[in-house]
Amino acid sequence: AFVENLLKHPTFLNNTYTTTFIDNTPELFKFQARLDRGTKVLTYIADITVNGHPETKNRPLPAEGLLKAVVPKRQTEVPAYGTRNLLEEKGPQAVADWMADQKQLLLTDTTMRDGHQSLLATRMRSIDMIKIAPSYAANLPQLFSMECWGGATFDVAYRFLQECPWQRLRDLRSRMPNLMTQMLLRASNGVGYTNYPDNVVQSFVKQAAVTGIDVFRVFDSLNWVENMRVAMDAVLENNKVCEGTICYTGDIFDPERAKYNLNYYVKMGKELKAAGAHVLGLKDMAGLLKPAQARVLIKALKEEVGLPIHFHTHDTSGIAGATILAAAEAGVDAADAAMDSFSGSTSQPCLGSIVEALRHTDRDTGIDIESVREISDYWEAVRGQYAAFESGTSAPASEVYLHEMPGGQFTNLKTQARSIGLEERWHEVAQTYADVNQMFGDIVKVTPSSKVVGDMALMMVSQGLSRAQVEDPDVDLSFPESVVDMMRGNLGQPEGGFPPKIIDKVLKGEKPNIERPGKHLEPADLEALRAKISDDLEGFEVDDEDLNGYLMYPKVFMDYMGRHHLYGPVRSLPTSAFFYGMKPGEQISAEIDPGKTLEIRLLAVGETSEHGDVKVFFELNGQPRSIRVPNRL
Ligand code: BTN
Ligand code: 3PY
Ligand code: ZN
Repeated sequence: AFVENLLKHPTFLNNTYTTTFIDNTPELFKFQARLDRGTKVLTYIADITVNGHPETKNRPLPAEGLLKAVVPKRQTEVPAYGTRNLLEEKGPQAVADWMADQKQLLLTDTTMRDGHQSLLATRMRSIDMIKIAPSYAANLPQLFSMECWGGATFDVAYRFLQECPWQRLRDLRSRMPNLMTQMLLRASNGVGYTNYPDNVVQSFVKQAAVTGIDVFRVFDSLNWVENMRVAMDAVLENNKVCEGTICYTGDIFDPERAKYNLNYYVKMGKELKAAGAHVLGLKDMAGLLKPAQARVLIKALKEEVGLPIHFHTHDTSGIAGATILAAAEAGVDAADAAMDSFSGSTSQPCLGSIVEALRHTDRDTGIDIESVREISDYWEAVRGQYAAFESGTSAPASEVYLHEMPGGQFTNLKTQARSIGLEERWHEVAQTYADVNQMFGDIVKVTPSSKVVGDMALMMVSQGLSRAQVEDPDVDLSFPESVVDMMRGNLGQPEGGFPPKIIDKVLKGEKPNIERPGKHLEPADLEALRAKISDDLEGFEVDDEDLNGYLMYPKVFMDYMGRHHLYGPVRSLPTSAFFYGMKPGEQISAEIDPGKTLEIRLLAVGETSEHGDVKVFFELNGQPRSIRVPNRL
């Protein structure tokens, strides 16, 4: 009866239940807290089986007869010496020096972070990554690093996947002991969308280092080095590899975009080196760097900055592979690529094809192509399970040079546009996005500044506003909150500042802060917050990982904890069961702790009773169990 009460509770039905709900209805939660984890997981499966998962409703289903994801056999028991071993033995500077000495092009695999962030709205679950991690360690020890954390993955794990991002990292770390893990860190914006107090950024970096990150790619969404120092210093302090990163925008050959000329990037590269970067990241988040420009830019950065360079791009245009080859010719030290079946389009270029293209050249990667193919086959089958999150973008598009949207934003904004009825007007959204960029003074667009530009563009298209109208001091407008925030200076300052005209219009006379945002933020009282969260969670012991999750996303974290009370360790469910529930006769295993496995068989789904609930019959480790859930359809 408890589960019924809970699931019928209006706040829960609304999907708006939060800790307030827990506070107001403690008896329900106390009851559920007493249930064993097996029952909680069965409750989840029963609910999804009867009602479906809110995230896959009305979305394409995985194809019938989907191939099984086969984990490639490991070629060695003990993984060969890799970059992680070097880092552990000799420290981050030695890694950078080694990098610069290598003849081969070093490769980072992005499948577990940017690959699915850009293709599947970041929805890949930990279990699908953890299974393949040992194969990477054994069969691809030559990889420079595994990008597997940060960016949007942190928030999506808690918010949509009902799993702990820290546990994902711990699990990956332990299964790839020889490979460096890599994360994307938005400098003072952490893995969020806003500027955090300095001590929050420091605490987060420390925790990421402790839990298992080796390489921190640190960037600022306006390319403001001043606002990157706190994060970079924290990485250095934790003795990890600091990849100080330039975000690339515009076109160094285009006289109309003179602000972002060669000189601009060289100057920034020098600033990052002075700030202590071991490696210079070149992050082309939208995939705008063209082959000829890459030759010039990489050569200049190599000569004038002198740090090893790690290049990241997206294949939205379809020619990013050519850019990587040009960059390799010009001497780039490392490049990012996604495993074949997670490559192309808004994701990274194809890893296997880069390996092949460079074979027998002096930049030969030395990577075993057969292992790449086997791992890619695994990912192909995994990808099939996430059909609900495919964007449907299949062809390359030169339009990216017009709008300059980051790969991770493109499909997201398209989905947002669809949800407010603007799907038919997508090209208008793209053009407006470009107009907003000009109106804001031609800025770098990458999370979170890209979200601000996207918010403004959607507002303009949906309200039929032109750039001239928005800029007209006589037209009264209310701007999206994110635009107000950015014009106040809360994301920092772009090159040359925001145009005074738009600041005045947005802030209606209020004066912006042009100093580093973190300078004016009170430090968070970490221990007081820990005590408060623990209190709100009825004495739950809040460890450092939990605390740092809360610091980034207070509400998202608390909602996650509330659902965790109800559903338990659902991260251990196979992806099909998690998103679609089970079919009568189907059997699955879920390892909820190392060595503790639930064998779950769904026997039957009963009729809906007169009270509107459904009894679902299971066998759990051989014992019959039935669970009642409301039919909410
Ligand atoms: C979320 O999207 O908020 C996280 C997914 C969990 C939502 C649960 S799944 C079972 C039940 N059915 C719903 O429609 N919502 C909850
Ligand atoms: C992120 O910040 O998540 C990005 O991928 C930016 O490119
Ligand atoms: Zn990217």
